[in-house]
Amino acid sequence: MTRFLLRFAPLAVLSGCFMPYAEDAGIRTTQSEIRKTVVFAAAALGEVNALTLVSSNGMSQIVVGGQAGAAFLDLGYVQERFVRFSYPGLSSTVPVDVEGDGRYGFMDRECGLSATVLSSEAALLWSFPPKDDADYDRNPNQMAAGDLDGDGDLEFVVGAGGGIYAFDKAGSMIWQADASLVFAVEIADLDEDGKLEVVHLDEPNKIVIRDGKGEEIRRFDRPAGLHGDPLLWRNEKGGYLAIGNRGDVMHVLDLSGKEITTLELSPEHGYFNSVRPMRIEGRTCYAASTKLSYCPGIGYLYLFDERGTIIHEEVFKGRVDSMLTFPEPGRTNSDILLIGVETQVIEYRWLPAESR
Ligand SMILES: [Ca+2]
Ligand SMILES: [Ca+2]
Repeated sequence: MTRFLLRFAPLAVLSGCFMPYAEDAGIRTTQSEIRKTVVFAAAALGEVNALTLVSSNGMSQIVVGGQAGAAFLDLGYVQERFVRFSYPGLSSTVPVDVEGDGRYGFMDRECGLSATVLSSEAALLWSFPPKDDADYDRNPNQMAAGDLDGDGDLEFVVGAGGGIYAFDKAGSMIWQADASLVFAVEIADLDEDGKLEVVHLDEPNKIVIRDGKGEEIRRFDRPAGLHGDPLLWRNEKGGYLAIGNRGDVMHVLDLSGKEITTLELSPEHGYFNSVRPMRIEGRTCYAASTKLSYCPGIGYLYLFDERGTIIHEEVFKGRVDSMLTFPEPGRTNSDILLIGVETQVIEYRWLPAESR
């Protein structure tokens, strides 16, 4: 097991929430190669809660999701479409091509009030539990979408208290399986045989892999309390890893449950909120956001390399609740990082030597 330790100099301003935000926010550490740019701001969206890259007709778009709507941008951040939601909106606005026609609707991945699917025009298609269902102890936590049976139509899987549930695209339940408490669920072809698997957490301390019909394939132990965003991480060497945090420690496991890496954060900097791999001139680096549970308004961003060396450290007035990394157009060895903070999208890119 490789163990990276992140060491931070103690910063008094980070240890409490009583300092004015204006003094707290700012870049703590950076490098001259990093260029930070606010690339999009849309107050009409509400706070940015998800950033997703989608593709239709061979064209990529960045979807900026907020509680009040979503903006579709081209890779130059020019807005091509804007969809406004009616109240109460979504807590985690993730685009999904419900009808398979290239028009993206939306699902509430983090299931703020319920597992909700909206059409491309933001009309409610279905939700779970349905509004007239008094069985709110099912309490959905997270949902994912994929074509589980390979017939060309999407299915949705919802993790909840008491079980995991699969639905067709119209919201009819296909199968359900008992589980104690499912905080995270993802759909992926783990063994690359062309059929999708369902991966979810289960208490106590298990990661469970199921086939598309809900039958359990295997389960393995995970470190206690492990959760976070994302659960699955596409390993560029092939296959998938499971990733998650327990307090201020991030764990990376292979899908047999073997621990590959841990990353440890100074406890005074809070706990991991989300993590994304990011290539910088061919090196694998990591972008991580953290939050302090007792400081709901403050967010932290770290960029660090595989040795745990901090490349960039920044404090924001608002939480960093959404991150996206994707290959920089025209470059093969570096990714762009986008983060959502309040109603802004901020880009970080590594400038090649010839353009500095
Ligand atoms: Ca299907
Ligand atoms: Ca498979």
